[in-house]
Amino acid sequence: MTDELTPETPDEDEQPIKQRKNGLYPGVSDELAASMQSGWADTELRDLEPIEQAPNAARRRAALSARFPGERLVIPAGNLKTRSNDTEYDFRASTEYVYLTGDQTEDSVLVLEPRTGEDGHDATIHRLPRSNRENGEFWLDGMGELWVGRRHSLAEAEALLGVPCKDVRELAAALTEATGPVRVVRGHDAGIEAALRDKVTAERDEDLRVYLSEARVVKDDFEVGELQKAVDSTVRGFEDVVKVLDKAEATSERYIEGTFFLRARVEGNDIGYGSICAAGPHATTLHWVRNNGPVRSGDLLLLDAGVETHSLYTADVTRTLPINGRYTDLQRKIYDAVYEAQEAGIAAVKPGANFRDFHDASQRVLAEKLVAWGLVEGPAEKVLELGLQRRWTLHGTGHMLGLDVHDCAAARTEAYVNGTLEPGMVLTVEPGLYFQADDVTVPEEYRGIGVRIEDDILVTADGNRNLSSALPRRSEDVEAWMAELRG
Ligand SMILES: [Mn+2]
Repeated sequence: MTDELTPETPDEDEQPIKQRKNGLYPGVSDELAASMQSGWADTELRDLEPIEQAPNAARRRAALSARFPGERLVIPAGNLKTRSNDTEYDFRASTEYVYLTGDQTEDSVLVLEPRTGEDGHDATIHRLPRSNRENGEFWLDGMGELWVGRRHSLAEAEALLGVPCKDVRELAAALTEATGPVRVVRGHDAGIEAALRDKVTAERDEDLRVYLSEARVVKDDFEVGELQKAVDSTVRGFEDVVKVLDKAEATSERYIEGTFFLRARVEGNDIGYGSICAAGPHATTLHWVRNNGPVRSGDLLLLDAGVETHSLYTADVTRTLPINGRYTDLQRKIYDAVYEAQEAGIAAVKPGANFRDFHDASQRVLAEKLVAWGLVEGPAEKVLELGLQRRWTLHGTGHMLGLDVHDCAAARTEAYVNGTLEPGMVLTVEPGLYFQADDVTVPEEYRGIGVRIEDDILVTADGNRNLSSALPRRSEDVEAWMAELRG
């Protein structure tokens, strides 16, 4: 990357543009300043069509408005976070803002303003306008468009999003002045929260966050379509990985991580979460994202990865693959048990079922296997009652999926974990068995083996649909698929 135009007195140039005096910039001649102010074409985009999800976002805002009548609601997209010095982490807009606008622009804030004397709210998106070319902001400010790229004008953003837009730089002062009840989604924009500090309470703000989590539990058709796209790209990413396993063996798990990331960045926005590329005993570490270990023939590779689409919906898929293309007898025994548990779990996903049912169905199968293998004393009923299988099953069998990989995480227990499945919900079913390398309670040959199989399941009117069924799951199908891809 390049550095900013080097001024003769770099220290003074660090000052924000607004602190500079009347067009006199250190190290910049008046002639250059005058030159940079003019000679630019009008690039305003006209006749823009609204983005595809604009009507969905409008429906979501209407539902939010009905839930909090008479209150000002503030939903920030968030700001850039410094990585070091003058470089920032990749920006990812807040899920709440994306859900309610379809937009992903940093520093933006959606405000629902209660109408006076009538029901409902007026929505406004406060955002950075195009850079001013008269006052030097365009080229002398690090956030100027010359440095960070062209932004949409407020008029363009209005046309795309179907919401009136204003300059966000005036919002904090306006919120400080405003009266009446207000709630803000916390954790995304410290400046906006500071402006509201004396007007909000943690409890009331939490109600807003919980509502926005629960509103996302059932997906609309646009969201289901995006999740399918995310899964389809993820399937291609898994195929990419299988094709380069020999290169990973020659290097490390990083080759797998990089290969999947390439697919995610080319077809989508990003990966939806840090890819878990866990070879050998690393598969027993649930969130193994260091991905710096060796990839060895004869071991298993647990790959848990998902592409996030341009609209920010993510897949969450896991396969556990034999690195050399063939499971050993013991690996197959454990893999097939997890597959059987997953089948039982998927069969329990249907409208009207309790959310916990698929977890219970998978756990029962795994407990029975552990008893049958002599790893824990039966009967399975007692093992389940005491939760003894959890030494090796470790985690819940699934979660909601959407804009966040662990979607709807702020939902109340009664609306999620103790709730009932409905058509339009999308969740993962992902049982696993993990024998830690230092677990001396199991025979030595089990130690260091971890298996998880994870699919993304849509609840339909009459049962479910496996969005990730394009990736094989049965052990012999996995082997055949790998053989075909590796030629
Ligand atoms: Mn998952």
